[in-house]
Amino acid sequence: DGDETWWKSAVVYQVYPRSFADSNGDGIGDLDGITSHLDHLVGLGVDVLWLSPVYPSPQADNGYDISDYQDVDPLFGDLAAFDRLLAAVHARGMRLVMDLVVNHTSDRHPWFQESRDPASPKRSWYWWRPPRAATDPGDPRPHGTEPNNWGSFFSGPAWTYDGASGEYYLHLFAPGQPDLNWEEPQVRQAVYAMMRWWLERGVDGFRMDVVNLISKDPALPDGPLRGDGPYGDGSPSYLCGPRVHEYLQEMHREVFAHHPGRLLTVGEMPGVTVEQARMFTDPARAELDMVFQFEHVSLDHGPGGKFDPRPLRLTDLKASLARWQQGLADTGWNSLYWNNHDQPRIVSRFGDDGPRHRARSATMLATVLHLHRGTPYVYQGEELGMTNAPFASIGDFRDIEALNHYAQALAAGQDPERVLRGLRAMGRDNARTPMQWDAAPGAGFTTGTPWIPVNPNHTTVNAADARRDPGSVYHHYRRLIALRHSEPAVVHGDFTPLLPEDERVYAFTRHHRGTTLLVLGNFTGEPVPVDLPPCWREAELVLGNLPEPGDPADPADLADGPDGPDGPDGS
Ligand code: TEU
Ligand code: CA
Repeated sequence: DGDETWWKSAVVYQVYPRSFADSNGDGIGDLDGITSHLDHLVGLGVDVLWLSPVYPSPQADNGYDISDYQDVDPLFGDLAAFDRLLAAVHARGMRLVMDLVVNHTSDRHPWFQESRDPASPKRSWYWWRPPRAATDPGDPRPHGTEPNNWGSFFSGPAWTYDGASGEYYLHLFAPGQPDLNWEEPQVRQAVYAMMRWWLERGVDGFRMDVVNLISKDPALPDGPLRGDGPYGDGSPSYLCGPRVHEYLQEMHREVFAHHPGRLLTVGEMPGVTVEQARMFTDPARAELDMVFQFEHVSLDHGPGGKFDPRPLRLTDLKASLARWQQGLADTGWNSLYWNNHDQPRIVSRFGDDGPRHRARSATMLATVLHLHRGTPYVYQGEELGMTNAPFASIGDFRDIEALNHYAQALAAGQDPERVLRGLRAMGRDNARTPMQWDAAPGAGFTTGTPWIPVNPNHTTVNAADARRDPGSVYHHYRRLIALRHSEPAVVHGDFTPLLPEDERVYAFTRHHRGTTLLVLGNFTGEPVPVDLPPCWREAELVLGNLPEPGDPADPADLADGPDGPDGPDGS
């Protein structure tokens, strides 16, 4: 591989600006805050910073509702502050990837405001439809005259009525996030022009929000009813819809092709299959470099959906990730992630965040993820082993998804305590509590009142302490990233799953030229014997998270757990 695929050996660090670092004491993270903490990223050794949205926005969904694609929200700073951040990133040899949210805009975007007038040339830029006659008196939907029966991702119908024209508009997410109509060529050209503008400003690529939803079947047919709720599932009409590959190939021609070998492009794709992902990331098709798939972060969703979680079965996790490894082995490329701003914290979710096991569990999970084949993504605070937050009541939550779900579930007669349990385990706010820089009252995030409370465990889980402790989660992440940069087998090695039936140990090998790496992760709180073929007895330990033999360590610690990778050459 030449420079063309530099992102195969890169590690990406995601910053959620609202929660990263507040420079002016208003309780909200901002661009100058990020710029002043870049050496944290340098210390970790990451190559790319992915910046969640900082564009002007009413903040109905924390910036994933954009009202101006070519500016910065005053909450976060201004374009000059953005340029300073970009220059500082580049000066440290890193790249910056923007979040691109073009399945929908904010309802405050001038495009949408214009489109509310049926005579406007922008009417066709969104999905406007007349009410449907309420033929079925038994229809349980609020009005029963929505153009179809789709529910939105954030509870309630996917349609909102606009009295100005007497029509409904489509929004797969909140009413403040109307879906753009990509069938309209002018929409596509406007998006491409905006993307070129950012690339000319110097950014190095895009993380593309729900980009496999941009093509819809224009017939917008009713979907099959979901569970026992009133809404239909529209996803057959918009998940990897009829023209999605055509649109991404057009985007590649119009935008990416002008910057060969420079960019990283990653499409966020709920519900994407391995077969679809292979097409999206096949270099010969010229679409995207990689996608974020959702299979492994759905394995603990229960029959009632994400807020009805069930315990993870390790064998399911191994089978799922192995299928993605094998499916994209020869064509395409994987992204690797446990966390982002939409997912609960991994050490609380698939690991053990209790005081005895938290650090070992977090480093074990990191090891397993980072030594798969693909490009790893680290979400802010993951490198500290940050945990889910102790939300006491619904008043502690901020996220529109959580608040809407709570209201809808209570209206449907569910037990409030049960609903809260689901939100505590799976709510997105778990990822959005402030970055824990130090043990000060505002966790070093802010001198003011944070927009969402800091996790009380910041007194012990924080960057300042972690940097001083060579055995910390932070230093383990640093060593994993360094290993990716120095050991070609981590980047290029093929993948062989081991022990697929074992519910306790995650095991695989990576092989490249003369080197084989063995990766072992103990997902339990006890020592687990593993029967290794004799050839591994002489293996060199490349990286581990247990005290090495001979280390002056508490023998009780040895029983704690998770193993790191071994690496022999040949076998
Ligand atoms: O998320 C898309 C998505 O499908 C889910 O992860 C979503 O966050 C939700 O949890 C469904 O239950 C992207 C962004 O990452 C997310 O923050 C936005 O809210 C969403 O798109 C809309 O822009
Ligand atoms: Ca601020």
